[in-house]
Amino acid sequence: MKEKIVKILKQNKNKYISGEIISDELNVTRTSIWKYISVLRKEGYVIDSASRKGYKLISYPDVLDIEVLERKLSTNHIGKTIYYYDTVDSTNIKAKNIALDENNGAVIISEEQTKGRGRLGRDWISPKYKGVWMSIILKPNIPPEDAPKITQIAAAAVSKSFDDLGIKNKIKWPNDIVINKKKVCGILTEMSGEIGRLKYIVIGIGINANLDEKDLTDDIKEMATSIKIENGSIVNRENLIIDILEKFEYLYEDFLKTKSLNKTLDICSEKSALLGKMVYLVKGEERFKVRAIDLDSEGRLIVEDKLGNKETIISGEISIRGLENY
Ligand code: BTX
Repeated sequence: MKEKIVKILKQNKNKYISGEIISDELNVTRTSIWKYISVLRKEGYVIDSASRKGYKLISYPDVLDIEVLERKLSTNHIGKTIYYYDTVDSTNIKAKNIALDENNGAVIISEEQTKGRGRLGRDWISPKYKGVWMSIILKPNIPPEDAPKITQIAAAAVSKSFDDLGIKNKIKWPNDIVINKKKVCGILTEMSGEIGRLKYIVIGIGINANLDEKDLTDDIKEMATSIKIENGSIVNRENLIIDILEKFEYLYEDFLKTKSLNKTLDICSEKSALLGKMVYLVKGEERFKVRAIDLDSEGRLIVEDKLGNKETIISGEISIRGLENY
């Protein structure tokens, strides 16, 4: 019903439409129209009301149009099933709850997460209508130790999609995209499996698309940003999601077919924020200054200390902190 009222209000944008006409059209009482209007106002719709004139839609939140998204998406598997929510605790939690019975490629998207999560149980702030908070369920026939490669595929897909929008960005290995040295996207890969056998992978992608400065909490203000803050204009989230899912599928299918990450690694190397730079390698309480020198064929980071000793870092095992603020 809410959606139907919104549709009528949008058809009559910038002019008043009486409660009576809406109630006749939808075959419900004027009181219930009034109740729905109150709910819509709480959700961020600005609706003016004037006696004897009715309601006028002034502005509305940027709600994702999933029908448009599904219609335009031209993938074979990824996003063929989409679950869309107004609010969830975390799309990764939702995805894991249904993953065993779900098809490969199912996608969970929410307008808001109340318990969005980063790695190691860290929080991920996910304000309503402003970001892309989504998870992809995958069931590849690969060994569990290959799961981190999917993080690299997702990072490459997001980075290339940002390029298409004209947004200069870098990949901060293993799981972040940064703009002007600030984090704009994080990727959280989780999996379920036994030794040698993977049941599923859930790849969570969080993008600060249209967040404003006020949406960034004090603890992340210095190191986080959004596309809108950097670009000065609102991003069309449907198009961004479509582009990412299509690029992800292309790179993912190539990886499964060729068993090689070459296409992904070309992007990850070219767009790397770390390669050639001095970074801190953090191991527990200790941190070491090293140079990030390369990505190996498995997508692992190779670093070198000042004595020339090389070390290969597996994602998730050790975290890297740049000398700058990312
Ligand atoms: P991470 O552990 O690398 O980063 C988490 C850290 O990033 C936090 O501790 C905080 O300092 C900072 N942070 C929190 N929120 C934001 C934000 N919105 N923008 C920038 N920095 C932030 C990164 O983990 C992986 C994040 C994945 C998020 C997606 S959203 C869809 C899916 N569902 C879910 O619960 N998580 C994933």
